[in-house]
Formats: sequence, structure tokens, C-alpha cells
Amino acid sequence: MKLLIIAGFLGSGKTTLLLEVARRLVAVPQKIAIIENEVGEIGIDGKYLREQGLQVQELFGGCICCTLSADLVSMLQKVEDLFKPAVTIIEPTGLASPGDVLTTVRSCQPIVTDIKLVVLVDATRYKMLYEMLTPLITTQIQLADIVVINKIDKVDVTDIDLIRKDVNQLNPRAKVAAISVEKKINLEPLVKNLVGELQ
Ligand SMILES: Nc1nc2c(ncn2[C@@H]2O[C@H](COP(=O)(O)OP(=O)(O)OP(=O)(O)O)[C@@H](O)[C@H]2O)c(=O)[nH]1
Ligand SMILES: [Mg+2]
Repeated sequence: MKLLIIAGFLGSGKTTLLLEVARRLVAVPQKIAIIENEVGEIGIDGKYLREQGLQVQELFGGCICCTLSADLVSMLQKVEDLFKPAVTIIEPTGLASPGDVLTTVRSCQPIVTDIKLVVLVDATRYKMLYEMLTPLITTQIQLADIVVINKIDKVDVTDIDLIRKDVNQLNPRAKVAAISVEKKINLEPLVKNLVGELQ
């Protein structure tokens, strides 16, 4: 299976984007599975996604980058045995260290054949989060294959340019998209690109 990891700080729009990509992959048709990691006990996201008819597995009570990394490995094995999906989409918690998640999923070869890391940046809170959580936010950006600057419907063009400049500096190899998932601004090309790469 190919893996698409949709990471990014709490509330940056991970689940909203995940749903868009999942719907598109299902329509291809492409067999997909979703792994949701929630720190709390109640999987609101998972319940919502299941209502959309998607195959969802949940990991609760800890973070897949640390305490639940072994559980992620056995979950991927289970998903492979039960569904043999072409693509599995993972949403880590907003506090997950993506480097540790990458190390874990890379250890899952040959089940996992390809890994793509998308990192969402919340344009409305970028400055504040960057100042408060520099190591987490910068590592998330540095490891990404694609950085998605989300919620551009709520900020000025000059803000977007500043974030883009930072992102380019932190990770010159990443593709960068500035979008609004909710208002569907620049969403289509990004989803198309992702779906294309996951074929
Ligand atoms: N204005 C605006 N709001 C957005 C956009 N995308 C998502 N949101 C809102 O941001 C909030 C968080 O979105 P989610 O998709 O749940 O974010 P998340 O990263 O999955 O959140 P957690 O899983 O709790 O970390 C929701 O209220 C969304 O409606 C956007 O493009 N613009
Ligand atoms: Mg979410």
C-alpha cells in the first residue's frame, strides 16, 4: 500500500482535507483505508468519517509518534491483511512529531511501498504558533513533501507571501500550495495532484 500522511498542528484542517482526498480516491475507484490517531478517548472524527462510508481505524489514548508507535505498526499489518488498500491515509494528532511517525512507517516495508507527507500550516495562526512552538512547527515543515498553507480565505495576500517565504527557506525541496479547503480555493489542483501521485 501507499501511505499518505496528513499532518499539521491542532485544528489546521487535516480532517477537512483528508475527507476531500478520500472522497476523490474512492471515486477513482481506489481502495482506501484511513487511520485516525486521537489523543482523547472519543473519536469524533472517526465516527464522522465512517458516516461518510469510509473504512476507518482508530488509535486512541496516545500519540503514534511515541507511545503508540508499535500499535501503528500492528494496525498497518491488520489493515493490509483485512482490506489490502491501495492507499492508507494517516492523520496523526496535531502534536505528533512527524519524524518519528516517518521512522515508524518506514519500518513497515514491504507492506508500505511509498510514503507521502503532507503538512498543513494554519495561515491564521502561523505567526503565533511559530513563535510558541518553533521546534515542532519547523520540523513539521522541514520533513514535508508538500506543505499546504490552509485557511487563506482568512488572511491577506501579504501574510500568505510571508509564510510561503518562511516555508521555502525551511524546506526548499517541498511543493507548496496556498489554499482554503473549506472555501475550495486552489483545492482542486492540489487534490488532483495528490490523487495522481497516489495512483
Ligand atoms: N476559515 C477556514 N476554516 C477552515 C478551513 N479548513 C478547515 N477549517 C476549519 O478549521 C477547523 C479545524 O478543521 P479540522 O479539519 O477539524 O482540523 P484538524 O487539523 O483535523 O483538527 P484536529 O484533528 O483537531 O487537530 C474546523 O472548524 C474547520 O471547519 C479553511 O480553509 N478556512
Ligand atoms: Mg482532525
